Order: sequence, then structure tokens, then C-alpha cells
Amino acid sequence: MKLGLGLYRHQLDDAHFQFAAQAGCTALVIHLVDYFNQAKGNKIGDQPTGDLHGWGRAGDPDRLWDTEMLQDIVARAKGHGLEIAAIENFDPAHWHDVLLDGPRKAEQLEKLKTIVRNVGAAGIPCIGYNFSLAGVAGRTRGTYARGRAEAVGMEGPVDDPVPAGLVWNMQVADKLGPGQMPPCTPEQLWSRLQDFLAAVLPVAEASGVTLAAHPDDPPMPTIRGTPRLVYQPSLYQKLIDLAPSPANQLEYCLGSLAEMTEDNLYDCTESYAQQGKIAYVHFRNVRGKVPHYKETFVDDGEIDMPRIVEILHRHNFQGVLIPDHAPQMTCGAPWHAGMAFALGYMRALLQTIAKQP
Ligand SMILES: [Mn+2]
Repeated sequence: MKLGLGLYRHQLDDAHFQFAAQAGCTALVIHLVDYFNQAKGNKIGDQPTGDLHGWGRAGDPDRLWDTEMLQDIVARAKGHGLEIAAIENFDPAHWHDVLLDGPRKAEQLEKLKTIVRNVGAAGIPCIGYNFSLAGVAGRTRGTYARGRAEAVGMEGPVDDPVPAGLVWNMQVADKLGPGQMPPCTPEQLWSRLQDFLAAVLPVAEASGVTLAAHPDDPPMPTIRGTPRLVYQPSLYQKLIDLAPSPANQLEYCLGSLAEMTEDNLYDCTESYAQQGKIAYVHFRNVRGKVPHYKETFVDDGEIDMPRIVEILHRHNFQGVLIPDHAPQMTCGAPWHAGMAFALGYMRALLQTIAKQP
């Protein structure tokens, strides 16, 4: 098992690479989507939360992530002893009609194939994605964590409709509205996922890239009137069975899974680890379940984290653990302190388990 850190687009610089290396990381998971671009209600410096207008403006639909740009990041990280283990999330600008089943779907599936080929050519082995219409939306921010540390949570369902032009919680049109996102049934959304996997998985396999699915965050059956796919742990099995392929993998978010209302997290982790389907792990902790939960410090939530590490170790999991989110610590560098605390805890667990047979 490797220790890694997730970095947002604006953090892909030497100072953040050095910070990761200093905390004992050997891997990074990087975001290339700029969630904070032109965003009024989305404060930079922590994970994006936004408001009912979403996060920021999506990227340039005609500018795909090219191999040269990716190789530059790989080389700069390597200079700090870090591998790029995965890219997290596609840009809604590149795949909104894949999610919506819209008129540019065929064109955008080709774009995704090009991106996957470029990622493989740069030697990056994984892309995490979240097949979702509303995206990560409907969460609140408050002094929820230990010592009144600022963290993210949910305080009841959020069913305000999604305005037209907002997809995956980012603005893909020049302005939002008039009107709303077209309606979609759960069956239609599963069918769209199947179309995506059928088109892109063969290219991923040929490119040496795995596609790793994040569960829904927050894991409600619906958010903002749109259906969700993986809002119970057992629904991950449906996603696995939908497209048998070694490249069809999971971005295993412990926090989101623990926020779900059914199934046993430890049994599910056994099952998915045993199947070899866990690409990498979002190693974070929570208290409560949807629609009322709070993110916590990694040692302070309801998940028995050492037990999770023991299960992964027993199934010879070789991938990366990253903190995902951490509460902001009260000091001059709230994000850094929160991450350093999580990484120190994780490093201790990994050193301890490495001594087990
Ligand atoms: Mn996550």
C-alpha cells in the first residue's frame, strides 16, 4: 500500500509536491478540472462546496489534456520522488452530453477516448470519475469537527432543481437557465453509464489505464431532483457487473460509503478488495449517515480505520490511500495542517501493518 495526497489543479506546483514528499507520500492523485474557476460562492483553500449555482466554470471544451502537459506534471512530481497514481475527475466541458445523453454525446465519447490515450501515453495508470448529473452538491460547511474545526457535512436533503447549463455541479454554458436540467430516470442513468463504459473501457484497457468510479457524494437516492447510481455499498457490485473488464475499477471512498444507510462497510471492503476491484482509496472518516452526517478528523469518526487497513493488507492491496478531505485546522495553513495530520495518522497505520505477516 502506498501513501498519497490529492492535489487540486491550483496546487500542482513544486511547493505542494515538496509538502507531500515531506509527509512521507510516494504518490499523488491530481485534479486537472479547475473547480474554483470564476466561482463566486466557492472559496478556494479547501475542498469545493459552492452553492446552488455550483462550483465554477467548466474548462475549454476544445482543449483536451494532452500528453505533453501530462508528461510535464509526471516529470516534475518525479523530481520529488512522487508518482502520479491517478487523475481524478473528467471535466464536465468534455463529457456533459455523455452524462446528459445530449446531442454531442458521440463527439464527447471520442474526446474521452483521446484523453484516456493521452493519460496512458504519459504513464498515468488510472482516471477516477464520478458518473453523476448533480455531482458533489448539497453539502454544508460548519465547525463540525473536533475542537470546532471547519468541515463539510449534510443537514437534510437538497432538492432544489438544477438549472440548465449546470452539469456535474459546474457551469458548462455561458449562463445558467432558463429552465432546468432535463429529467432522467435511474434506469436511463445506468444505461448512460453502460454506454460510457462500453465506449471507453476498451481504449482504457489498450492504453494501460483503469477507470475508477467514485460513489455518489452525498450518497442519496436523489440530489436536486436527479437520480444517483452508487448510493448504497452494494450498488458498486452492479457497476462492476455492468462491464466485466480489468479496467473497470473503483475509486473507493470510505467516507461516502460510510455515509450510506445500508450494508456493512467491512464486509463490502472484504468483497471488493477480494475481487481486486479497488483502484485507490479515499481514506477519510465521518460521523452519521445521509441526510445528516459530518466529515471528521480521520481518527475521530465512526469508521474503524485500522480495521480497513488490515482488510486491504490481507487482500494484498497495492494501491494508494489518499486523505480525500480533512477538516481545516485553526492556524496559518488550515488545509496543510489538516492534510499533514491525516497523512501522519495514515503513515503510522501503514508502518504498523507492514510489520504484520
Ligand atoms: Mn471521496
